[in-house]
Amino acid sequence: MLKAVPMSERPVGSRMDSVFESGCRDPLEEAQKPRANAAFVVLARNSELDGVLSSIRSLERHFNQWFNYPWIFLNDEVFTDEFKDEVKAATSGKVRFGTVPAVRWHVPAENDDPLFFSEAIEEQGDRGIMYGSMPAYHRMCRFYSGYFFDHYLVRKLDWYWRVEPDVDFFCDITYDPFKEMEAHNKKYGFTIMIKELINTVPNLFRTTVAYAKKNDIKLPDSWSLFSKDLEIARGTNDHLYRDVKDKDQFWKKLQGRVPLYRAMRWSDTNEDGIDSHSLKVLADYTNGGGLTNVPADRFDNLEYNLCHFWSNFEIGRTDLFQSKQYRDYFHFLEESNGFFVERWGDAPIHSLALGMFLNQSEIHYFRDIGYRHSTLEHCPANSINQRPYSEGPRYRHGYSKQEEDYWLKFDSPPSDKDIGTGCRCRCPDDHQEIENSGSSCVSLWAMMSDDERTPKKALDLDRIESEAVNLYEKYLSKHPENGEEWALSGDDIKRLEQFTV
Ligand SMILES: Nc1nc2c(ncn2[C@@H]2O[C@H](COP(=O)(O)OP(=O)(O)OP(=O)(O)O)[C@@H](O)[C@H]2O)c(=O)[nH]1
Ligand SMILES: [Mg+2]
Repeated sequence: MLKAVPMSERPVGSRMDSVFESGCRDPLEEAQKPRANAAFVVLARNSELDGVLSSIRSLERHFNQWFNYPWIFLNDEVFTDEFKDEVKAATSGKVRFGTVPAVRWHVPAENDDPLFFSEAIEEQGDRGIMYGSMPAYHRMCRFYSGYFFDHYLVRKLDWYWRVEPDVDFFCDITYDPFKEMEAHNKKYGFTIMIKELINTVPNLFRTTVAYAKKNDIKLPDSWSLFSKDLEIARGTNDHLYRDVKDKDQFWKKLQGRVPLYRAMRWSDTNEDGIDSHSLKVLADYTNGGGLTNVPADRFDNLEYNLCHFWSNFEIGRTDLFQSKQYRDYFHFLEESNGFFVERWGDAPIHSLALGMFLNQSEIHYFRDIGYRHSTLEHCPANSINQRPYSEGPRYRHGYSKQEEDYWLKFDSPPSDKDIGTGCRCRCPDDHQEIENSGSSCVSLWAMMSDDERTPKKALDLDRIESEAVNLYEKYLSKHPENGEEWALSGDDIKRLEQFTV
C-alpha cells in the first residue's frame, strides 16, 4: 500500500501564494533597504514580564537584530518601571508603552447588566468551556477583535506583527516580511491554521453569515477556507433537499420525489391518466411525508469548518481592521452579545472577516517561519539555500553563550529532496509538526491555493428533476403497473450529473 506523504513533506507553493524566500538571504544587505511603517504589538500584563522577555529574545535573535523594528506594549493597567526597563534593555528597536482605556477594555454588559454578564461567564465555567469562566479572557478577545488597531500607538502604523509572551521562533527570518507583503500585495499573514473548539463559538458563524446577508456581501474565494459549502443542487425546489448530507442521499431523495413531480406535471397539463404509484406518493406527501428537517448546525446550506488562522502570530495591515466594513462587522457581533454569552476568540473573528473581505491571494502563509505558542508548533525543514549566520550591528545578546551556540547549529536540509523552505531552522528534538496533525487546516489551504483548482459546481436541480420524470415516464410506458419498482440506475445518475449550474 502507498504510504501517504505527511503534509509537512508536501510542497504548498503556487502562483497564488508561496514563501517569499526559500532559505536564507543576507539580512545585512536586506537591512540596507527602507523599512515599512510597522511595529510589533504585544498585549501583556506586568506579571508576564518573563514570558515577554523570552519572546523578545527569540524574535530579536532570529529577526530583529538586523531590522530593528519598534515594539509597542499594551496593557489594561499601567506598566511597572521594572517591566519597562527590562523590556527596553532587551530590544534593538524603539519601544513604546500604552495603556488600554477602561472603556475599550471592558465589555459594555459589565456596566449595563452586570448580573447578566457574570451569570453568562459563570455558566461557561460550569460547561467546561476553555477559558470561558475568565472575564479577563473575554475582554482580551474582544479587545483584539475590535480595538487593538485603534489604540493611538497602533493606529498610525501600516503594519503590525502580533507577538505574545512565551513564544519561540525556530528559524532565522532574513528578509523584511512587511516589505515583501507590500511588494506582493498581501494584507495578512499567518504561520498556523487550525480548527477552533466548537463550544467556544457555537453561534459565531451563524451571526457572521447573517451579517454578510444583511449587507449583501459578495463572498470572495477565501470564504471557502472557513465554510463548508453543503450545497449539492440549486433550483426551485432546493429547500426541499437541505437535509441531505451527501450525493447518495440526494439521489435517493430525488428518486423518491420523482413520482410526485410526475403527479404535479400531470395536474399542470391535464393529460389523461396518472399512474397509481405517483398518486400514492402524492397522497403521502400531502399527509406530511415530505417535510424536510434541516440540521441545526447548518445555516443557509453553509457550515463553519472551524478553521482559523491562529492569531497569537499575525502580520497584518492595520487598515484591514480600521475599515468601515470591519468596524460594522465588529459592532454587529457585539450586539449579539457573543463576547460574553459565548467565548468568541479574536482568531476566528479575524479569520471570518478575512473570509468576507479579502481574496485568498491577499493572504500569505509564512511557511518558512518556525514558531511555537503553547503546545503547538510549526517548524519547516531547511531549504538547501543556506548561508552562514552573521550578527546585526545592534544585536542585544539576550541569550547566554550556551544558547547562542545552540542556535548556531541548525538542521541539515533533507538529503533526498528539496522540500525545505526554512533558513537556519533548528526544530526541537521532540518536535511534533502541527501541519501533520488532524487539527491543522493547512491541507485545505494548499488545496484552495492550487492554481489548477476548479471551483465546485452545483447540480441543476430544475433540469435534473425534469429529466428524471422523463426517465420515470419512459419506464412506466413499459411497466405501467410497477411504478414503485422504478429506480435511477448508475448510468442515469452519471448522465444527470452532467447538468450543473
Ligand atoms: N494586559 C493584559 N493582557 C492580557 C490579559 N489577558 C490576556 N492578555 C494578553 O493577551 C494575550 C493572549 O492571552 P493568553 O492568555 O496568552 O491567551 P491564549 O494565547 O489564548 O492562551 P494560552 O494558550 O494560555 O497562551 C497575551 O499576550 C496575554 O498576555 C489581561 O487581562 N491583561
Ligand atoms: Mg498565549
